[in-house]
Amino acid sequence: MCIESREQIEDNLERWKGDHGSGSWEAQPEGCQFDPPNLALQGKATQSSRYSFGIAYNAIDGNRNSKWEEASCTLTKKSMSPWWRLDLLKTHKVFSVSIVNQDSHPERLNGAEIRIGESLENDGNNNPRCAVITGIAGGAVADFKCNGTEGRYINIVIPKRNEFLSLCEVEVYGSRLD
Ligand SMILES: [Ca+2]
Repeated sequence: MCIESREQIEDNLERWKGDHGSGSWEAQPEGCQFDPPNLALQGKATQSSRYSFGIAYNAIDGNRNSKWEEASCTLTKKSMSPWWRLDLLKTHKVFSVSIVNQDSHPERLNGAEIRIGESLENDGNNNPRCAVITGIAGGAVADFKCNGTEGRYINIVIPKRNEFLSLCEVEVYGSRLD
């Protein structure tokens, strides 16, 4: 029998070792395919400011294209502590967050933080920190484990630096709390 219920996903997600994009899952019987749902696709995105066509939605458009000129990456103005925020609309347990960095100027993302929680204090940037992004190569994807942290809001913020913030895709894997 193929695994497909949310409860089974939650019980088994940590055993899932494959690439998020491939749909392979070692716990699945032969012949089954399972793509864990990317929760970000059902959310709403906003950010601290916008540069040119780098709208907040570009990080949740389902497209990992990392070339700025192809209009699937976000970009803020160069500003102090720039941030991007995803509203999942309801509280979820978040197991992992995958981020695709822009192919040019990838070092701008160094030191960014992923924060997850229920509060909009300081635009959500005061929520508990899941991970610090030390660096992601240009055009690469990196996965960050958040161990079931509960929250409605997922922020990515570059704290205390005058910087541009660009995200080409943000994918969120977890389960809804009913
Ligand atoms: Ca995108």
